[in-house]
Amino acid sequence: MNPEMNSGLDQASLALAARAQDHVNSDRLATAIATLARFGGRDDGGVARQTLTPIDLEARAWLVAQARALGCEVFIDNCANLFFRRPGKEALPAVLTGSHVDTQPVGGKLDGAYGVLAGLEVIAALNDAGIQTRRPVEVVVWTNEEGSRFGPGTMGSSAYVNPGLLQGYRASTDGSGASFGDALDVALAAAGDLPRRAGPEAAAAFIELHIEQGPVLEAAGTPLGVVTGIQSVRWYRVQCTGVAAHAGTTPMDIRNDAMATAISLAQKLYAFVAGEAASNMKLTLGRWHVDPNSINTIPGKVEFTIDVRCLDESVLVRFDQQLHGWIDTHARRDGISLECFFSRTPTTFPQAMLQVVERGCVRACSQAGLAPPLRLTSGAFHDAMYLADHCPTAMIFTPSKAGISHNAAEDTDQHELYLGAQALAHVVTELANQ
Ligand code: HGY
Ligand code: MN
Ligand code: MN
Repeated sequence: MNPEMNSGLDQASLALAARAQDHVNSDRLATAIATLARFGGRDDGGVARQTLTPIDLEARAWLVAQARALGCEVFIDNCANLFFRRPGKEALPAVLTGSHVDTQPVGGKLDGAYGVLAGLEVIAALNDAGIQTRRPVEVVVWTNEEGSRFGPGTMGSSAYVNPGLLQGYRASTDGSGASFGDALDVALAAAGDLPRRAGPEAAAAFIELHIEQGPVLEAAGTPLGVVTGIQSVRWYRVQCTGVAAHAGTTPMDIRNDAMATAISLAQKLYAFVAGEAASNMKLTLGRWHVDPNSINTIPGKVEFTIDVRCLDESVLVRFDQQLHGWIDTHARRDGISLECFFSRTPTTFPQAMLQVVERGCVRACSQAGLAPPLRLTSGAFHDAMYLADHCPTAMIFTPSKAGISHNAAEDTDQHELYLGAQALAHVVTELANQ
C-alpha cells in the first residue's frame, strides 16, 4: 500500500467512514438493482446481457446517466471500461471500486451488477452525508469480465492494467463470428463524447464488492466475507477432428469418430479431478460444438472447452502436463488440437487491505446484531485479480442463496446486499481519506 496509507488508524477518517456507512440507503440500492436487471431481464428472473450486446450498451448508457445525476465526471478508455469519478479535495490517486455489468448467457441480476450499483450507492451516501473525501473516488464498470461471449474473461480489467493485451483481444470472436474488436468499436462510437482515458492511472486502491457465488457464507451463517484471495484459473479449447460419415453404414472399426476422441479425453480429465479431491480442484467442460451435429452423421469435428481452477497452482501445472501427455500419446493424435487461451495464477490480497475491509464489515455486522465477517478465498475469478497487479486490492463478499450463481435463480437477501454496501462505504471512505 502507498506509504502514507500505512499511517495507522486515523480516527478522523474512521469517523467519516462510519458516517458514510450510516448514510447507505437500502431501498435506493434495491431499486437500482431491480432497474438494471430490466436490461436483458428474463421471465424466469434471470438476466441475459452479454458483453457489448445492444442491451449491454443500453445498460451502460443508463449507468452513465445515473453517475452524472450523482455529480460524477464520466470517462471511458480504449477497452470501453467506464469510470465514474467523484472528485476529491486533492488531486491524489483515486480509490477505485466497481465490478462488471456483463452477464452469462443465462445469468443473475447480482453477479457484477451489484458491485457497480453498490459503488454508486456509496457515492450517493457520501453526497447525502456531505462528505468530501481527500482522494477522488471512482466507480468502474469493467468490460467483458465473464468471457463467455468473447474469451478470455476479465478483458477490460486486464487490458487496463496491461494495455498491450487489447490488440490480441480484438481478434476474439463469438459464436456468430463477430469479433470483440468490432463490438468494441461500436461501443466506443456509442459512447459519443465521453472523454477518453488514454491508459492506466495510478490508483490508491481497488475494492470490489461481489456476491460469493458459492455456499460458504450461507453455511457459516455470516452476512459478509473478507476475501483473502482468488484461486488460479486456466481455460483451454480442444478441437477433435475425425471424418463425418453415415451412422448406419459405417462399421465401428473403421470410423474416425471425433466424438469418440473427445469423450476419451474427457474421461481422463474427470478421472484426474476425481483423484485431486484433496486439492479442491474444479473442472468444467462447459461448451461443446459438434459438427455437423446431426443425429445420423458420425461427428466430423467436436470442439469443447476446459475450465480448471485450483488454489494450489501446482495442481494445474500437473494437469497441463498430463493433458499434453494424453493428447501426444492418443491414437488420434493428428486430429487433436489444444489451445490454452486464459491462465491466471492465484491472487493474494495484502493484509493491510484485509484489515481495512474487516473494519468496514465488522461495524456493519455488529450494528445489525449479526455474526462477524468470515475470511475466505474466492472460487470465482474477478476483475480484482488483475487490479491486484496495479494497486492494493481486496474484495468483500455477500452470501449467495444455496450457493447458486450463473443461473437465473441467483439471489441474495436484500438486507445482506445492504450490509455489503455499508461495508463498501466504510472501506472506500476510510481509504479515500488516508
Ligand atoms: O467464471 C468466473 O469465475 C466469473 O464468475 N466470471
Ligand atoms: Mn462476476
Ligand atoms: Mn460471473
